[in-house]
Amino acid sequence: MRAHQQGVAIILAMGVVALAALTASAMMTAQSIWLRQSELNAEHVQAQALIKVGLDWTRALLSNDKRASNVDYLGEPWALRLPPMPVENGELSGRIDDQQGAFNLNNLVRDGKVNIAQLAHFKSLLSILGLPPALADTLSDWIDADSEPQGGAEDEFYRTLQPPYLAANRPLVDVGELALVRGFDDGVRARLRPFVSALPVFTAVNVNTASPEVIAAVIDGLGLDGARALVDKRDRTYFRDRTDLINQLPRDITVAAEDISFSSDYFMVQMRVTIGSAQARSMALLARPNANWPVIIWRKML
Ligand SMILES: [Ca+2]
Ligand SMILES: [Ca+2]
Repeated sequence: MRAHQQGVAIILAMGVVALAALTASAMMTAQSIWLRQSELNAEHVQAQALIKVGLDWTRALLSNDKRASNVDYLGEPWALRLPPMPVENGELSGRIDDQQGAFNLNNLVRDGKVNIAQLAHFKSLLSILGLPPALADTLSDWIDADSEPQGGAEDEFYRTLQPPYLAANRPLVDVGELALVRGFDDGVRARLRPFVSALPVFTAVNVNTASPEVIAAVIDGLGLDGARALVDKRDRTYFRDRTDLINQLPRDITVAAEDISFSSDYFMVQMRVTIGSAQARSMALLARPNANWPVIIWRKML
């Protein structure tokens, strides 16, 4: 009898221990889900904070660069592509792209009116890229202040779309806006994207950072082959000023002063941060009109 009672007691005790263990493990599971959740949130917050740190770092780099000299070329620290930087529990990477190395689409219109010289430059860029030059007229109508079609499309056309909308009649804020403009389909935009920018003011093309396609578009008569030869020379020795450039151009080529520059004020910064399983990506357009802290014109998380 005593032995039986002992046996029951042992079984009961084992049961209690097993139950306690089960409860504890259930509690731990719940807690670890909660911990994991808050860890994920923490990782996300940390990733966002690092994006800001990275952006501030690029602003410091650009501000120091402006202080160092008034020329911008691809051999400078801001233009170097750094490998991803390890940070605690993840990595940070980023790149800065000179937006004046591209053709500024907003140059097409000045004070609300189409700028004929810039329209010709853009048409020439389009034909170099194998795209229809008439797209330049369509984009000019989209940006210019009036609602009279000048070879392109205005409200009359956009109103017939489903859903209908109106022409912007103001400068582009971002190149992505091209998706709304007649004829700028996915294929056209993909082809154009590396060669164009959308900046808030009229800008010259920086011949120290521009591609041969963009240089050929803004220097009349040079042609793509001439521009490629020029870029080869530039990549060995950058142009300090207009005299440096003119010395490298064929004698019969002239360049309008407002079309080209040797320095830049607008930069696109792309950042990517990974912390644990959280990721954050951002794009920001920076303006650097002087050696002060660059201004963020817009910034978006991707
Ligand atoms: Ca510089
Ligand atoms: Ca218009």
